[in-house]
Amino acid sequence: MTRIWHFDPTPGAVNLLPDAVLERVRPAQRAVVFGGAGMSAESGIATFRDALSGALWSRFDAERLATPEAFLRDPALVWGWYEWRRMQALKAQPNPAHRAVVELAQRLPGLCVITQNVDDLHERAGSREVLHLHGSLHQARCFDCAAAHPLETMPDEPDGGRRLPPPRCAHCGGLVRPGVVWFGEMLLAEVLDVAFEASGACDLFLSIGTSGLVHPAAQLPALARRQGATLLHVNPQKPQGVADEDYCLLGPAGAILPLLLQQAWG
Ligand code: BJW
Ligand code: ZN
Repeated sequence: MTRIWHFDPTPGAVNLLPDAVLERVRPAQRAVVFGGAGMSAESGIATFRDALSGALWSRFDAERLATPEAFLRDPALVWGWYEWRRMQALKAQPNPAHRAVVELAQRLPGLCVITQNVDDLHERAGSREVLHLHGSLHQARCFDCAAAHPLETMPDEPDGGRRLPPPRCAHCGGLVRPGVVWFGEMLLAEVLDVAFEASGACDLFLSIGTSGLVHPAAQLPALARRQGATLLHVNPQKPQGVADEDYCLLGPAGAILPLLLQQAWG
């Protein structure tokens, strides 16, 4: 049976992590942190599958905007959504979960940080060499010729966002698109290969704040488990793909990761 532990948010509550978890974390030689939108949730960035209530896009399903077909059908709608999200990301600050990952890398040298997120909050917290499986909000390129297109920092967007026609490529005049990986697109092979290699070779795999729904990213935890790694999930809700031998720490990453550091090494 999956080993499940609940974080108690009551002020003054004593939250002691299971010894079995601490005993598996301390000696790890090759650890992987694999994060999703929940990692940035406490920085105020909506998770991918949250409803964007009140915003222009609240009536759209995010999964239906994150496709090349949606962009070609209505470029201003999709570009406006991404510019609004880029603004949210620029205004956000790293939270205790991002900072804990930096500290974890000091305790566990060789830690490999893999994220599905398109913000840069890990880097701004101080993590280096983060593998961005799904690209970045902060890099745009031409839809047609793939030339990089520099993005300006823009003034604040109105709260609800707006439609915005994408810029044109300086080289070929094509539409500029966000530098993210949409559904139906291939992930960058050089990023994916390193992520698979690290996951297949790790002894500890921390899966943090991801619903585990999107492939091929969702295959990484199973690969690590098959190769004998201990799996630790940190999430307020039990995510997809949890196996009997895994550990689930249920609660916010910004509270649980600092506890893990404190109790494993404090
Ligand atoms: C907290 C918290 C707190 C809240 N603390 N936690 C095999 C099987 C089935 C389907 C496929 C398959 N292989 C490929 C597919 C198709 C598709 C896919 O996976 N579809 C599924 C939806 C079924 N995959 C693809 O198309 C991929 N390409 C590909 O495989 O190419 C080859 C190919 C091509 C054509 C045909 C077949 C194969 C590309 C996937 C790219 C995904 N890109 C996106 C958008 C990026 C840009 C953007 O952001 O707009 O990436 S989709 C979206 O989901 C985004 C995210 O990175 C990704 C993962 O989401 P995540 O991070 O898990 O977020 P949420 O919101 O789902 O969950 C948040 C979690 O946080 C929750 O669990 C909360 O509880 C938790 N949480 N607060 C900790 N405080
Ligand atoms: Zn071009």
